[in-house]
Amino acid sequence: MSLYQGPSFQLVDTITSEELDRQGGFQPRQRPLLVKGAVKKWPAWDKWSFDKLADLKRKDGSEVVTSFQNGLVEQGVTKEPLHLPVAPYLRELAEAAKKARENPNEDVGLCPGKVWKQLKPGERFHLNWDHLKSFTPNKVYLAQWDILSEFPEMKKDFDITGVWPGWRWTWEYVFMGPSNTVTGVHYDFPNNWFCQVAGVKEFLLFPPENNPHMCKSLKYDWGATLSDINISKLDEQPVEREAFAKANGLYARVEPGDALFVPKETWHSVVALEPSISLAVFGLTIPEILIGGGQSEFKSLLHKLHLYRWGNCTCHRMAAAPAKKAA
Ligand SMILES: O=C(O)CCC(=O)C(=O)O
Repeated sequence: MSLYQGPSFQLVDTITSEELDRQGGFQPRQRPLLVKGAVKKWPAWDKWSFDKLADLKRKDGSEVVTSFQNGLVEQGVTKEPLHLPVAPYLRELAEAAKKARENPNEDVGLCPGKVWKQLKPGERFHLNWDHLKSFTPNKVYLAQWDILSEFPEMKKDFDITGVWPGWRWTWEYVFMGPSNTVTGVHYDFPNNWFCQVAGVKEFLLFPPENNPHMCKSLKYDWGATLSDINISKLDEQPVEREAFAKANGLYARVEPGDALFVPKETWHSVVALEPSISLAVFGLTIPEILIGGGQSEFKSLLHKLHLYRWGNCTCHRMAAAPAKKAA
């Protein structure tokens, strides 16, 4: 049993979808918000199952093949992605999800279900970091799949304007994987509605006031700022784990049917407790496109020209990242 307590956490602000509607809908905010049951009202709730998604075929009838993440990408060396057919992977997940439903386990997790149920809003607690030592994360993870540019008609399955009124440019990534996938600590430059269709995920969130403790990394990613903190390897990181322990985080247990608002520049890390289907919807208003979007595209151009953080990124197969901190 580890003596490392790590950061302290509080439960994320939580509201039911019905209560949010009674309050007149979502208002712009800078703190995360978990909306229970938002996704249950959308067509995706019935249409997006592992089995049904496994039946997807390209317009010409051919099977869908895409890139899968091969291990953690946010920290350490990014391995080359694997190009695999989606259908057999999803059929395996359908089987695993069925087993998980038949044998629910409230004893596992960074915050096991039976502990989480006893927590009160505002109460401070610590997580069980030993949980991450009990498995090897992300053997193969269908993460950041740009599914809706391949199947644009499926966009209608998520009534995102129901929780996010007003015009914005949006893009979506799907995350489908078995239990025990880990997405490493990072933040994204746009706001994000993270929609959970199947499975339970543990979401650790650190608002920007935690920046001094989050060990910003030099590794380049198009939309994200990465951290050197590898939550699966804290024992090997004496400097990072000490800094991380000073952070004050928010904990969201994201269950099937929930939508979590993740504000821009909020550090987060995600661990799946069960086989999961999630869709992250990122959005930028016109002023946000002009400020953040322009900056991000400029960095991307410099990166492609080998002038910005070349040799240390999530997008190209590379050597080990230098262990230096960002200024
Ligand atoms: O679900 C995951 O594994 C990661 C999701 C995430 O990092 C995001 O939506 O920004």
